[in-house]
Amino acid sequence: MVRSTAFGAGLDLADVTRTLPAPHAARLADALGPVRAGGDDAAFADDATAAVLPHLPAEVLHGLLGLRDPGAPGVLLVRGLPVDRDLPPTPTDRERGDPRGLAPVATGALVGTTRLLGEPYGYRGEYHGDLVTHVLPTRAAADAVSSSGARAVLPHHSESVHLHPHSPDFVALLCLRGDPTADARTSVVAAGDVCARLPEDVLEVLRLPLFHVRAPLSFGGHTMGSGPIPLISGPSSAPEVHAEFADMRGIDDRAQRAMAAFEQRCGGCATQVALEAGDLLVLDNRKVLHGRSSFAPQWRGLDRWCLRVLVRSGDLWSSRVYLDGRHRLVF
Ligand SMILES: O=C(O)CCC(=O)C(=O)O
Ligand SMILES: [Fe+2]
Repeated sequence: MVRSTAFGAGLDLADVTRTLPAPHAARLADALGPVRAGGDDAAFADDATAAVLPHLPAEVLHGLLGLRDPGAPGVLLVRGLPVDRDLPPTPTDRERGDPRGLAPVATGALVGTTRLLGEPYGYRGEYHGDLVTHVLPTRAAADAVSSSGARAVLPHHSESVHLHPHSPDFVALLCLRGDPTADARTSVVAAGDVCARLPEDVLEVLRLPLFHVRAPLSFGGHTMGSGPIPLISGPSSAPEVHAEFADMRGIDDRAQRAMAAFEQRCGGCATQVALEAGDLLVLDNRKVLHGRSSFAPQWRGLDRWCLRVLVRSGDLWSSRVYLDGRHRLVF
């Protein structure tokens, strides 16, 4: 199994991996027990955070806090988080049930841990605005280019970039069950590594607002789209990326060519990880793109299953006119 490959400018997955020791994981699972009963999203997020924080060792806390460093790579893999012992079979259809009911410990661990980065939230138009959403193959979408798909590659993308600047700052995936064939790999590309390999005239085009993005399938069809946005912004040594190769188009040939050059360079700069149960992958959505390889679901209840949360660093103040409750935006 490939845990990592060369990462352009030299980021090795081992450098951004922290492991939660088993005794900490056990204490964390115990502490999350009383949180299971529920409450609304806000109460759940607060309770999960209060339960989790006292049990995170300094190494893991440093890893999470390190993500705030503008110079940091924007990737953290925390291994060994607790996953519910009595995990049900991996669901296979769209209406898959509330993660808090199906995997209360893992859901609490995901929200409580990533809360250190800011505010978790959902979009009303994507998976009902749920705070924590499933990432698993469904029978209906198995061939789709979607996080609910499997047999098609999910190309590199920034999360919800069609909603820029109301996109998440961080995306976190907690794996409940790894792909039994280990074919499913999450791919991560640092925008800075890609920019370092592109000529300045291409970068100049990528910095112009020449790119439209359609809403991905997870928003229920291609209904909304972004205005024209740049694909990168900021200095090429520390660029912010807004890219989505399944649903993004340049408005003219020059923009299309520059986007194609960027996408082509991504291949050579990617790190891949086959997520396993208890792995938490936290990605800075401004610094890195992510995607997923194809894989073949078996539909026997043992297929790959992750939970996902989106986080805005700090809080949702800058999106306050779009708030629908404390943890949901109206898009
Ligand atoms: O399945 C993966 O590894 C990535 C899924 C993804 O891109 C997402 O859920 O946003
Ligand atoms: Fe994604």
